[in-house]
Amino acid sequence: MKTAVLTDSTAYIPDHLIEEKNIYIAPLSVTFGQDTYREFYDITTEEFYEKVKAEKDLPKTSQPSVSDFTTKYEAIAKEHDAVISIHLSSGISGTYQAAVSAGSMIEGLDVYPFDSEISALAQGFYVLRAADLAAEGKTPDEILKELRAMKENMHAYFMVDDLSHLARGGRLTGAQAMIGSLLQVKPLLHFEDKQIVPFEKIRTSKKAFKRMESLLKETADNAEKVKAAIIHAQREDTAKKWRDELSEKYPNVEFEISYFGPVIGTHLGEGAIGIAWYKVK
Ligand code: MYR
Repeated sequence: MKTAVLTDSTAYIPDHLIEEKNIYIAPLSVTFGQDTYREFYDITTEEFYEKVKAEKDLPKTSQPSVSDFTTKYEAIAKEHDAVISIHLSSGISGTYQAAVSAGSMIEGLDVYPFDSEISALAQGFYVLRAADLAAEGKTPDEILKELRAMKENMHAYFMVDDLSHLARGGRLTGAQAMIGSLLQVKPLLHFEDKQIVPFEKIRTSKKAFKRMESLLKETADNAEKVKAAIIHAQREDTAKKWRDELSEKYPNVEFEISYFGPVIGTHLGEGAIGIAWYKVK
């Protein structure tokens, strides 16, 4: 059985790994006024953040349609028997549901949708692992079993510079009433039951970095090997400096630097930064 791995563009997997590991990508899109750009194909992350500054219209995002998925699956079916289709949290986007619908209609390909319940490179970690397992010849059931086990060990926390982006896009669950009070602080955010919720109210960004570090430490102190990603929206220098500090303190943690691209950047705004990690062993 030959199994492919498909994800959506919000996993922000580095291009060289997409190629090396034969990962298929279904793009989400951003729209400024009348102009729609497919992430990964039509607009770079740099171009996106420049455009946000230049345009009067704030961008909107959209998921791939069911027929976008059908087209991708048909192409995959030419050379594969099955596909693991890994997507951003179904609590913040209809992408996973579109994959499920397309998967139930397609013939000649077994589609295994997987709701990552998260996004960005944390989602990407599942994708990279699934691609390695598929290359080793593991069956879809074996791959899914491992992905579910990974979920038990996945953590992600992030903060934004300006909560109004998340509030405007309606992706900050149950917090509408709290927005006023949250605006005074730097809330640390995370995913709970597939949705974004405030984790803790923190007064300063310095304290938020420290708190994220203490959460990482809890895992690092009890693990042999941890994989982590520092994920940022146009804060590369801060991300690298933080990575260097953390790498020195936690030698058993392997760090990547990643980014919030156009779609996730629309909802978080420039200046957002976070960290995701999971215990490998
Ligand atoms: C759509 O239009 O379907 C896409 C909606 C995307 C919402 C993104 C909300 C922010 C996600 C933050 C992820 C942080 C992961 C560490």
